[in-house]
Amino acid sequence: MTLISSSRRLRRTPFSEGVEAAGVKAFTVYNHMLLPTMFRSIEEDYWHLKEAVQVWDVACERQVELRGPDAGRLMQMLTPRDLRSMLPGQCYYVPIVDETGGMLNDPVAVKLAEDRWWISIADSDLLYWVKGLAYGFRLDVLVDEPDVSPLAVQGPRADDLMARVFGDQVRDIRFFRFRMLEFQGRSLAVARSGYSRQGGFEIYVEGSDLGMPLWNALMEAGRDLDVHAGCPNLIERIEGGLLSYGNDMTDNNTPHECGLGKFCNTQTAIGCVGRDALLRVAQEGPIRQIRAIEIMGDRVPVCDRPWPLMAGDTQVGQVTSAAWSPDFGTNVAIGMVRMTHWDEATDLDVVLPGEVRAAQVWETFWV
Ligand code: THG
Repeated sequence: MTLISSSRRLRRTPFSEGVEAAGVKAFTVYNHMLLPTMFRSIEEDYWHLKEAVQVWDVACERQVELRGPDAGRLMQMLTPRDLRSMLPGQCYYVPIVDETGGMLNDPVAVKLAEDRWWISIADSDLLYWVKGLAYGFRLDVLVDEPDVSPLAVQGPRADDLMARVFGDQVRDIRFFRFRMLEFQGRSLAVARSGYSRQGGFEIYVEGSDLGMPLWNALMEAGRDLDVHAGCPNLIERIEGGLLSYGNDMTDNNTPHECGLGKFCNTQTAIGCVGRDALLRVAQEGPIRQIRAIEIMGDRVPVCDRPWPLMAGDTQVGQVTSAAWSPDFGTNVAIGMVRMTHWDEATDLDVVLPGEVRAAQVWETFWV
């Protein structure tokens, strides 16, 4: 792997200065934007995330804003999750599907008001699909990407750090809810959410000019909590079964195959694009599904292409994310497995570059 070349197309974030000053060692590209992937080492970052508190530049979780009288109608067209009982102040994890029921994204929907929503997207150009629907259906709604950049505060000491900057009210924010809180006289949405299982918050930083002031305020307030710059951690998110769009699933997968059937209410999600296709797959049930996979032996290499899962000489699935877990002392992985072989404790082989390893299917992740 050679060094990535900078250019205007590869967008920096309002926090990039802080990330560089903290000694970032690697980036990936996500929604055409820089996303840090490592500071000290993946394993040191992992232990620190589980023991202390980190500040993450997740500005690449771009927002698609819907504003206007038809915002709620458009939002329900996008997802098979029933949004009728969702209130302002709530966040929902929502599968977004196309007309065939294929996954286009798996964002967090943020309901700011009846007529104002943010869709906090994973790595696909969802804006164009949303704009196309709004235009094609002549909806009375504005669709754009606002100057909003999420900053995550994750880890067991996240409540203490956030309370020092935003006040003790942060402690009362419930999971997947947000409150509008003040920072330097500006009101920001602060949600209890984030791409880890260690607990924490996401601050939707509205206005790039606030990026570095907020970054610095968190770093200074958390000095005695051993706060450090961090980022979504590969090992921790695999242990926790947090899916990565483009890696663990694509538009070739339905939400049911991804184990996201619990976030679909296809019967009642009236007006959802792909509803007929999903009613069919929900009826019959998926024939392959995401599973936790344990890979035996010592540390696996980086999984940068699907690794075939074999039962004898028949392929029955693939592994798409894998890492050595220091906590569990084994290789943890995420794969998609055909129903004939998806039961708990099924023994399979996984084909890595240049070697075959024993693997086992698990019903639940390491949480
Ligand atoms: N936060 C925000 N935006 C995001 C992400 C995020 N956009 C990109 C990416 N992450 C979207 N993907 C996910 C995947 C999983 C979760 C959130 C976003 C998640 N899932 C929990 C689970 O599956 O158990 C909780 C779901 C629930 O109970 O509603 O948190 O992280 N802003």
